[in-house]
Amino acid sequence: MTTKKNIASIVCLSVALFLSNSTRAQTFVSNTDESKVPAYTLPDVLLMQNGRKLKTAAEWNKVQRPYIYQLYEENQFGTYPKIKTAIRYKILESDSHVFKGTATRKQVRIYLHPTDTSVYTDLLMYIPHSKKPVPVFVGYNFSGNQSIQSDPSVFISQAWIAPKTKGVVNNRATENSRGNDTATQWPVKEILSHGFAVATAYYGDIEPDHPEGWKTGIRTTMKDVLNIQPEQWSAMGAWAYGLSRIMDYLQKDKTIDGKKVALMGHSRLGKAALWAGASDQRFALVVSNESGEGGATLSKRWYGETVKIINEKFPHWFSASYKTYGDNTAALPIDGHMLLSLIAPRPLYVASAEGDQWSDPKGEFLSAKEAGRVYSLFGKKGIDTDKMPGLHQPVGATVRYHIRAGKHDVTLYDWQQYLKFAEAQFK
Ligand code: GTR
Repeated sequence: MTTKKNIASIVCLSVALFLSNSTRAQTFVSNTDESKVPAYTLPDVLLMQNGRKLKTAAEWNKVQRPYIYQLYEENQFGTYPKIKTAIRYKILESDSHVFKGTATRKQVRIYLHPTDTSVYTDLLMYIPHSKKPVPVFVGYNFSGNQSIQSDPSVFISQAWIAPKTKGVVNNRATENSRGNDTATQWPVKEILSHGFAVATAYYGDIEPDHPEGWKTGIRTTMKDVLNIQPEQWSAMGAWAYGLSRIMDYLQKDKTIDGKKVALMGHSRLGKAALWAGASDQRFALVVSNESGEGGATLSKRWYGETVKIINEKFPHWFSASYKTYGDNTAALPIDGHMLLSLIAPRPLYVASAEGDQWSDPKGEFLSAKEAGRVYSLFGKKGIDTDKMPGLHQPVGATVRYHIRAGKHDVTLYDWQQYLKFAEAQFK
């Protein structure tokens, strides 16, 4: 006989099963239907561990910032090396007559290891001629320095490069990879025309971007020097660390204004740039170009790429701890707005593309807006509207945001906004 009690337990069981299935579906499946985004709660970036809301920039710097940074180390990127090693470098090549004599090209080998000369990254720079040190845009490229410009004098990367990249055969770059399809991501002439230098390196010099890459990257080669085991950090951590060593070099280069180093990263390199900007406050300005999941966007918002998907596809990008949230983003003590808040009070630009729903443009906007609360502590203005702006309508002051038409990429439009922003901020 079916009693009322039995019916009640059957109903409870079905609800529980439905809920667990729908949570699982949310993590494995990517949602791109705004009406299906369930409610979520973001951790309050101003709420301190002692339950009190912080009110001053001093409290942020002293208490909350280190706390949130540590949460990122523990839950997403792994430990950031605490030991400092000095870089050494060698100018491999320099030519002061490029772009009709208006700029210098310089290629610098930066040695990361104190003794082992096989651990290095090659920095390609284009520097506009100027009487004064110039500001610089620095960032990684996806397929070797030769890919950003069809300049026959740029050394072809010897490092492992992902397959399916134009001009790359058996994971090695060939002549055909010069100025290949990632070339638009670094519009050198445009950047120079605004008085900025360009400094870029191939991220694979630091750690090849595949699950076994750590075996030949700095997580292995620098393990003893940095006193940190490969599994204690992540590929993202290694790439961020590499950017800081590039910063070490830039601060030694007399042609560069070391106080005006703007860091820009696209996509996975945008995630690395945000972690580098959070870890090293010498980066005076940070640009996140469509960094998406694990970067600027909100993981707790079920839209686009999920924590579960990114960790399954790229198991080496983040720490093992991040994987434990794949089925339960509600338990994450952090979210994108907190990563962005670690850039405060330095100028921050977050950009999305309409055709890149995978990165969740709205999540990136909401995250940037929320980070503005920390900027307010410093008397700086973030984004003062709750309404997602239309295409090509940048909003915000010290935290700025835009969404443009087109696919997941870096375009001239993006760069024009970053240059205008950096010029105004560095005045
Ligand atoms: C995608 C990944 C994104 C983004 C992108 C990229 O496959 O899911 O998180 O990082 O790669 O870096 O191009």
